[in-house]
Amino acid sequence: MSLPLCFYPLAKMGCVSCLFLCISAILSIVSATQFNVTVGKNDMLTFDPAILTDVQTGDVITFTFVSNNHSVTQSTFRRPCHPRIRGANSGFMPVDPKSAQFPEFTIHIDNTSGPLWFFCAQNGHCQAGMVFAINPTENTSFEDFLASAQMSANTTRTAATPAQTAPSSGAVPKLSIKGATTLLAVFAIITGFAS
Ligand SMILES: [Cu+2]
Repeated sequence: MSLPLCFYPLAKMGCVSCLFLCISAILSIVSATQFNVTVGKNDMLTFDPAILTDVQTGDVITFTFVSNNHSVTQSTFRRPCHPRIRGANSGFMPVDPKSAQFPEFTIHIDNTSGPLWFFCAQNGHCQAGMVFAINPTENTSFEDFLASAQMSANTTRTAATPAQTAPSSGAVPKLSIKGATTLLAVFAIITGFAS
């Protein structure tokens, strides 16, 4: 924690209004809330809690991954199961069942001008309802976000896969693409020799 800038002139001049400003500035830093979210509790495909409200700029959210191999990946309200470009992304967090230690991922909230949306990028988990929201509103509600995620099960599942960087969900399509590329390359060499 760094002290607010007001602290330094205060230390020299000691004015009363400076003092109050400084105290309130320090309090605003100290009062940053720490939220904890458990990912995969009881082997379920859930974020617990799935919704955080009244999250303020400066707050911190720590995700603890307790089972399976999940991620917390930022998306958008319109496309719940697609990673947002330059969004927050934990990547996949595999949990060793033999270990007592759980992997954690922390997000520092620096913008609460609108709701923030997240999902688990593991294949099918988003469509199974593994989504998470910060400060949802009446117009962009968690219920609508969840319904939209569940509806994307049959339509965007394959489209979502190439955009995901983690290996487990993209492994099959990526392999098949690689296989096709290799075949094409071999074919090109063979025709090169033949002509
Ligand atoms: Cu998951």
